[in-house]
Amino acid sequence: MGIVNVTPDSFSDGGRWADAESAVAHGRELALQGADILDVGGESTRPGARRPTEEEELARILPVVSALARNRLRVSVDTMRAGVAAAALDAGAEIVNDVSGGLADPEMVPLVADTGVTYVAMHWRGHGEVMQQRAVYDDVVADVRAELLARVEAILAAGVAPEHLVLDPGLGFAKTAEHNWRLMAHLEAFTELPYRVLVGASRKTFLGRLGRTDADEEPVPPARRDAATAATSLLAAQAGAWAVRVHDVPSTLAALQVHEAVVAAGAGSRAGTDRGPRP
Ligand code: PMM
Repeated sequence: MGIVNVTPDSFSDGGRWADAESAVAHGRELALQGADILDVGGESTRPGARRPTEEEELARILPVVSALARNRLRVSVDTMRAGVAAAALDAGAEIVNDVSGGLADPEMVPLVADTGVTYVAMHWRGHGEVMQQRAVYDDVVADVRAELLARVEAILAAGVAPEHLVLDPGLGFAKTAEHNWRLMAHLEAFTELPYRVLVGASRKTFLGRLGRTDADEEPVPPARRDAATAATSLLAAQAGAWAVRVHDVPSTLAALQVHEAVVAAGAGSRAGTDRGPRP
């Protein structure tokens, strides 16, 4: 899943694709590079970001969603608002990616149930201004899983088909770096559930701290976090994730190809060289 942020203020690529024309060109390029889905968003979720109004959000994303969908590209809309999701679906989006898992807007889950589209429900504990204060867990893996499962129950009860549901542990959302690493280390707690899983680690702050032992040291800048992102993509694939949401497609594609080649070779060697127990 390639990221098309049509925002002036996203943490890693804010402003780069803020006008519709450059966002559409960027989306097309990501698709040519190998992205299967383009995730179009008009609200920055970074801590402390000002929320756009619904009108602002619609004005940012709709021209981009319609242009990409007209190009027969598979589009997901990254929004917490049911009104924005509905308009994006009308404009040709096929997937709703809701970082609040239905908690920000009570109309979202009924809309998704009615339309029968794929719904990405992420683990979330509140909007940007409060989320980092809420990064407190007894056991982050067990707590995030339990909170996501509570959302699953509500989402299925509202009529969303289980095969339409995708779960996301929400790296970086009300999570410290240590929480993110623990979730990365235990992705199977999510992939073992009977739902598809999406992982969004791309260029996040915890990757910028790699190799920086001194807390005062400047983090690695976001645009130089793609190799670390690709490594997380490989780990996510290995853990059984359905999709990874990334800014840089070629680096993640290479990592996923490595994964695929190793899986294929592993399957081959079992079939071809199984000559009984090892000495
Ligand atoms: N992260 C961001 C935005 N949307 N959606 C999902 N499903 N999962 C994520 O981890 C996620 C998301 C924030 O990253 P960005 O500002 O670089 O888009």
